Amino acid sequence: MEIIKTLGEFIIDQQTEYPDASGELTSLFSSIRLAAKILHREINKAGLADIMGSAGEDNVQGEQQQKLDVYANERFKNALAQRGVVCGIASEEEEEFVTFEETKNLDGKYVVLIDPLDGSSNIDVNVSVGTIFSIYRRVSPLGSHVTEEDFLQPGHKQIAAGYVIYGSSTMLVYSTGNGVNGFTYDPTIGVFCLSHPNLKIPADGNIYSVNEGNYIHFPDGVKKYIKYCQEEDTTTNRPYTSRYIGSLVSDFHRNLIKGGIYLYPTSSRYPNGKLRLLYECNPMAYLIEQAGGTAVATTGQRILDIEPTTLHQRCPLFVGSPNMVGKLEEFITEFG
Ligand code: P6P
Repeated sequence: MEIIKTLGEFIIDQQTEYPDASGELTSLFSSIRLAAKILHREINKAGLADIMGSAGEDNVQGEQQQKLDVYANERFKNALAQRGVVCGIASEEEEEFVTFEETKNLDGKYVVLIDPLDGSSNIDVNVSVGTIFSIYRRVSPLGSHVTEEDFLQPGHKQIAAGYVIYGSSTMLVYSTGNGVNGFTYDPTIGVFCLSHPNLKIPADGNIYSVNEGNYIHFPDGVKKYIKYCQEEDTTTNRPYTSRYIGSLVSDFHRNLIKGGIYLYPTSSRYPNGKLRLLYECNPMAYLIEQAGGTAVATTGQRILDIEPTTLHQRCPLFVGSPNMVGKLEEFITEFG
């Protein structure tokens, strides 16, 4: 008989390992789980409901908001505000951080940074999308007003991070600092089941993920690495395979399981890189390090060590199998 361990059971088992765990993080995760289930439902009928297409407004990035972006942001915001353990959030869809003071969450111990629906431009073409979240303990005193400093913490201070991928199946993958575990949603019984325990990324891989349409604008070291990936050398399993979905969560998840490297370098359009440090790069960097991988913004610049200055700041991201990221760093060191 197959043993099914649900996300809820897993979290409780993890909590019993920490006697001082107060259950607040458990409560926080249950709100993320709830919002993920609701989003699973809406995304899987998006083609049918009238919530397809853009909402017409632009978000802080100047990107046209898909209606599901707006919906996802509201769902996660409401779910996170309900439990009293989160005092505020910062979201890709919100210009400023949002406090939950009106729901008496002043004593909430945590702040959450979130990209509620990353890759949402893929929804209209039925390509998988994701939610990315990052959790910190607040630095301001309990009971006081939330401050921007609560959100501008370096990634190594995260206490948990994860993503939900709404793909051929819906999965929740997260870490609280003791490895990475993946849970697949079974909509017939409405639970996330442990399907990928203790995920580890292969030290090497043969998949590279980058938008090569920007190639001419990449730094020379990145260009040289891409050519390295394309060279014929059977001793190092090259040429590698190019796989780019255009949805960070999807590209990251595939590379986590199969091995590989995802690159979003600087370019003329994005001189600081496109991805946002606080709610895209930091959570993915936390996860990949927990899975034995590496995440850098450039040679020797660990993503998790970057001191944030603004909520929506961008940074380059090179993340994946440690040997592949290391090889890229060699090219950046030599060629810039
Ligand atoms: P480009 C989606 O907009 C996103 O933030 C990531 O999910 C994805 O990896 C990247 O941008 C795609 O960007 O410039 O290649 O379309």
